[in-house]
Amino acid sequence: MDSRNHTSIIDRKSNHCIVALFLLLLVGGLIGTVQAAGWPYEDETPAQRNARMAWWRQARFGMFIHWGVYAVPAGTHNGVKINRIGEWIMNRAKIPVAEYKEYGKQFNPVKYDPNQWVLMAKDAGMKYIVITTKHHDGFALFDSKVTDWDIVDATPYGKDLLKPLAEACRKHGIKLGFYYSQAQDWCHPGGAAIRKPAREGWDNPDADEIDAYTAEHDGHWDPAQLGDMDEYLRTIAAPQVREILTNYGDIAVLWWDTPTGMKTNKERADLFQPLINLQPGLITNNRLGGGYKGDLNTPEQRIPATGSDYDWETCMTMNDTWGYKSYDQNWKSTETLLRNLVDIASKGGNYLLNVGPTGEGEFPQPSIDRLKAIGQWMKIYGGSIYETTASPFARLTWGRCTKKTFINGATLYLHVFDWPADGKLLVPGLKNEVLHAYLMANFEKLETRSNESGVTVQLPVQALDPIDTVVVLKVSGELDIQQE
Ligand code: JFZ
Repeated sequence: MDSRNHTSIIDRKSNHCIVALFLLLLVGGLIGTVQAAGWPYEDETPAQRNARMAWWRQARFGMFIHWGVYAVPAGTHNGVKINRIGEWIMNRAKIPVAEYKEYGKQFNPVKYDPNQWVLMAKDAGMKYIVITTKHHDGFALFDSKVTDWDIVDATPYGKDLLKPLAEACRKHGIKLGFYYSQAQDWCHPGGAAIRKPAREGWDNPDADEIDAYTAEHDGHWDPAQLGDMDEYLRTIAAPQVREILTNYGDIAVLWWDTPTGMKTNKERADLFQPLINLQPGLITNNRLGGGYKGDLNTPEQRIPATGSDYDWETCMTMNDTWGYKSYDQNWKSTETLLRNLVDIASKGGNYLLNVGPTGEGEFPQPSIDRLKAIGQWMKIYGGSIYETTASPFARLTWGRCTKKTFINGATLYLHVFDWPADGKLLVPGLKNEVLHAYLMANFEKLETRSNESGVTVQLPVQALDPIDTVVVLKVSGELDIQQE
């Protein structure tokens, strides 16, 4: 065999090896991108989880924004008010898809000013914003390539609402999160629908007929909603989650909601899990379905009696609705909202406080007023909320406590809601030596006395803040509290 032939055989063999190697790499790469199903953070170590959750735990306070086409009817359909939450108007009034889309033609938020929105959140002391990118009505606040039922194609406004918000968040150092209703979608065929009795939500003349239909059709009230759910998840929901996690820069939170038809269906949930890798460190909640717990529990409109070992975030409205209702004037007081924040922080949780903007793109004035008032308190006392951890006391009759612990001591923030008439504030069971005690707002030094009941702090006659005056105790050594 001449050397030429010999060489060509070697060439051929080495070519085959190169091709085989290339194919091996290609397949390996594909497997890598496809990423085995399951939650990407299932096996992270406690240290990895703590590092990923750190900013969120330190933040303690965020803004929820529920905004969409439902802000146009604003709780009234055909002149009749709906019961309950405004963003559910399509379901509550059993509005047919075509009729509901007429509201889309009136959605023209010309007063939308995302920079102002972000500044109002920041000035209130909020560190992150979670906005509805698509709620149960299936309307996308962003320019989606997989549907025309979105802000660009279905409204006179015609511009992506998320892009300028993402830019404003980046500009002002606020983390951005997206809410996405992954299963319920009352406008795209195959989207799920939680069944609500027709008469419960609206004075529906055809209630009995509608109830019979929704019973037969898994909660749906319009034939236009019927379709294959798996097809819907594959062609609308999963592609849209990819869009919102790809097109808007850094996204810190993905807030799933109502896993209807997928609570125990791991296969359906696994359609979404690989998408989480599109945003490094992405934090998600416990509402995807498929038995996945996500990163945090999400008590809604309530504050748990005690904290828990797993991260949690109470989401809450300022009045009684998430989406704007023109006539819901049942606003919680600033005192209630602030004390909720303190109560939640004292239990080691986060507070996601909601604003429901109008159809024109404005925050309701009562929301603006409350955000401003909260911000005034946070400017002075924010250090008693941010980066704190849960109270070491089982219960305090006069208020709450948050804390920061260090190697050789701790800082206790005593949130005094009820100012003692005699000026004597008992910190029950505290055994540590108090190095310093002072009013957080003006650093006025305070006298303390230790006794068998704990530590008594001598307060001035007047509280500095009628809602919550914070007293700071710097104590030495590891916290030593004798529980009652
Ligand atoms: C869901 C949404 O339906 C609602 O519109 C809003 O977005 C809220 C933050 O989340 O509300 C729920 C979700 C779950 C329950 C009740 C309301 N639940 O499990 O009883």
